Amino acid sequence: MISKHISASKQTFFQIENKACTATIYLQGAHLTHWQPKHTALPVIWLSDNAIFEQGTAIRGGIPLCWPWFGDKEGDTTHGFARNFDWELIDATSNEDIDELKFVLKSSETTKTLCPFDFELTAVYKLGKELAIELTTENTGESSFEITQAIHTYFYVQDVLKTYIDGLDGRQYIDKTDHLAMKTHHGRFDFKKEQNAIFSSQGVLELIDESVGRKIVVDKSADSYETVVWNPWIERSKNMIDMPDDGYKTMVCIEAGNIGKGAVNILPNQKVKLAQYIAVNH
Ligand code: TA6
Repeated sequence: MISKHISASKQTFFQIENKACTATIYLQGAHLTHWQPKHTALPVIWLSDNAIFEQGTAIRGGIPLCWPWFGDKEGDTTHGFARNFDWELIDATSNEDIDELKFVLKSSETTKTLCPFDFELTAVYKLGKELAIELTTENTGESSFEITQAIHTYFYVQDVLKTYIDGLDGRQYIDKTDHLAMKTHHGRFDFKKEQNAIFSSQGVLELIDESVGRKIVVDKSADSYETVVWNPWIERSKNMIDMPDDGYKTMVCIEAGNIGKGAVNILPNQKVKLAQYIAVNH
């Protein structure tokens, strides 16, 4: 079942409940702020207790869709503008144990002040025992353009110090906490300090939360060449007004992306899909 709501700050959001899960998605950014399968006792997606719900302000936590650029761009907002705009819900189907919602953001005079190209961007959420997020860019113009992008998922963990990621052994990464140094990772990936790593990785990862014995399997589309792993740690959490000082203790971002080398060039009429798939073992 899908129900539509308007928040006190006049933002539109949808609540989803079926036999397998509950979820919430805001129209701004087609931004998922909650998804929890009924077979797991704890949240899967982390949302900041200090998240700001105001039109035009990106929501801290959930699943920001970073598009048409990832990261900083001089004079522009971080991670693109798609997460700051209201999208349109164009399709919704409900079944007993899965709901599917499709949102669209189309180029307009306003988006053209931020980037010049014609596009149609769709986000499809398949919400059930598992979660699929599919972000498709269509070039509706007459010349090709290039984008970088990410599905910037914030995962909830009970205790970050007892959390690690499997699946990154032997992978190269750019260490954004160390002057963009190129490094190779060995073994499991722990969280004992600030982490901001852009991995060259197309593979499936496992997020292990030892304190509750939970494993979250994070897969993605094959042509996502980068996976970002982020935890802001102590000082950066303190510096973010929309994050509690101890927010870093219960979150980890694993992001499916096309960033840097993996930037995508899209020809007229071409469609390019980036997807992330999430499953929780209990
Ligand atoms: O993906 C990691 C990152 O790019 C970090 O560098 C950090 O700034 C984060 O995203 C959050 O960005 P935001 O613009 O949402 O504050």
